[in-house]
Amino acid sequence: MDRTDRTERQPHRAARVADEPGTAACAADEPDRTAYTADELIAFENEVAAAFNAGRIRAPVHLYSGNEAQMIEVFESIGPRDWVFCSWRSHYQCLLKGVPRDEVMAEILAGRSISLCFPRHRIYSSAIVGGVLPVAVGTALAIQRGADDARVHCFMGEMTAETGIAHEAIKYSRNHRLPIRFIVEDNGKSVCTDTRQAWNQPVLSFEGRRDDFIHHYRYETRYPHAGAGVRVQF
Ligand SMILES: Cc1ncc(C[n+]2csc(CCOP(=O)(O)OP(=O)(O)O)c2C)c(N)n1
Ligand SMILES: [Mg+2]
Repeated sequence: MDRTDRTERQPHRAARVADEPGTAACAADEPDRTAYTADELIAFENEVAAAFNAGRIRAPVHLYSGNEAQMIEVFESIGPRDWVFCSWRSHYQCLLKGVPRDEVMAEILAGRSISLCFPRHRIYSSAIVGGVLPVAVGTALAIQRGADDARVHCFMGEMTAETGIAHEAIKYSRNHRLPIRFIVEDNGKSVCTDTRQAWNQPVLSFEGRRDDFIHHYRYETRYPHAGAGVRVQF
């Protein structure tokens, strides 16, 4: 088994052994598997939902819905050599970044949905709120110093975007002109809490922003924060 095989099966270990930005083995030269329609993305989440509700996944899953068009648009400007960082909710990003559908599904069924990492495809996730932000900024800084032309795309929910760590990461990136874009995915909720009510702020900090560093979009999901509607005891 070569190192690539091992790292693909052990995502947490893989995150530690990945090479420097710009030099890591990457799937850029493989056939393009990134073209998904909205219906295909929805069908993927439906399949995960059915498996979860049937008790076949013994760990949390966080599903997307209602943001397929926005996600496909965001990925139009993400290249195979770019780096993508995500939260606990990352199935669509993994598919659109080019990780084969079967591989993504296998990791989810194995209970790793909340922290999907595929180093060869340059996509990393963490279920810690704000956890990937400094890593994404550091990756962008390394790219800038190495004069690579890859970019970093860092996804986060709208509550994460209101935290101190997000404000610092965005301020640093902007001021240093780092090759990074933050995508704020606004479903209005932090688990069950209304984000705007929580901050007593009808217009969120990055709401409506579309510039080189921020891409904010709103969506309405039909899934609960976690799971797919059936209480499953692990
Ligand atoms: C450091 C930390 N604190 C709390 C949690 C629990 N938690 C998980 S998701 C979440 C809400 C995040 O909301 P948002 O950023 O809007 O993302 P969404 O799930 O809506 O996409 C919280 C508080 C966590 N995972 N990590
Ligand atoms: Mg949210």
